[in-house]
Amino acid sequence: MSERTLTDLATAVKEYDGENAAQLAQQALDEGTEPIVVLDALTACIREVGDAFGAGDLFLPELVGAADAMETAMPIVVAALKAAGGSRTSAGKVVAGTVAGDIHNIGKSIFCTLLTADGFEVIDLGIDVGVDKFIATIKEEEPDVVAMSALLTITAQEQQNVIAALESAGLRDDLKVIVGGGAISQRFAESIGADGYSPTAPGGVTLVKELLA
Ligand code: B12
Repeated sequence: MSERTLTDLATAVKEYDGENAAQLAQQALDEGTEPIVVLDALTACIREVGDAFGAGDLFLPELVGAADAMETAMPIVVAALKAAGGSRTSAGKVVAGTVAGDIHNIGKSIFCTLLTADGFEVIDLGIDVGVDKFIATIKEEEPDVVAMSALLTITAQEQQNVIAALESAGLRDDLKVIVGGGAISQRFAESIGADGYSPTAPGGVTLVKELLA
């Protein structure tokens, strides 16, 4: 495995060069780097960019450019993670999405990718998912777990709205609800009646396994 390729990958993301980032992600995999290590390199990079943005050293278009470059490389890493997971029988079904008003995709996608790699059937509803969409999909798919992500303080409350709608629809007792994302804490998760919270995507996978054990 080549550290140099991972460094070049991070540089490509920071230079908003999605095409190069995708090529370098593939190159890292071809060199034998574990898919999870490539994913970690991408995650560390977007966090670094986010910190620079938070400190006022970068502007929003630069953040958007880096996030776009990361998302261009992600499908290659996702495919490798899925391939590493093989074709096991489903460990359970999970419906996941980022809540209404929130377009942050990266953390939720990583969580879904790791679940898929671990043998779960995952229905990823994407971003800006309204209460009605969650409820309709849960009725149709009958998942074991619904997982919600929120990165904005103002959208965190949407998770409670989904839980309330599940209760009104008589669906709450039949499934586990877990929450995550930068705007969420253990205390908040407990206050809205979620069954579990994890600050990280790998921790979320462990949580799902524990809840379904
Ligand atoms: C990238 C980014 C964006 C990108 C998103 C691109 C995309 N395709 O996702 C863009 C540029 C579009 C964006 C827009 C905005 N953003 Co923004 N963004 C970020 C940034 C820098 C990184 C987020 C990220 O992807 N992190 C990397 C991933 C891997 O981390 P993560 O999402 O937290 O996920 C991890 C865990 O939380 C967990 N997890 C996540 N979801 C789930 C779900 C479950 C079930 C589980 C178990 C775990 C889990 O697993 C992941 C890995 O272990 C953060 C700052 C930061 N440091 O987090 C700001 C941040 C979240 N954004 C912020 C803001 C304010 C905005 C904007 C309003 C614009 C602005 N003024 O900056 C808009 C909002 C648009 C909207 N309506 O949603 C604020 C939120 C503040 C707040 N508390 O409300 C932050 C914190 C920046 C800041 N310091 O101000 N953003």
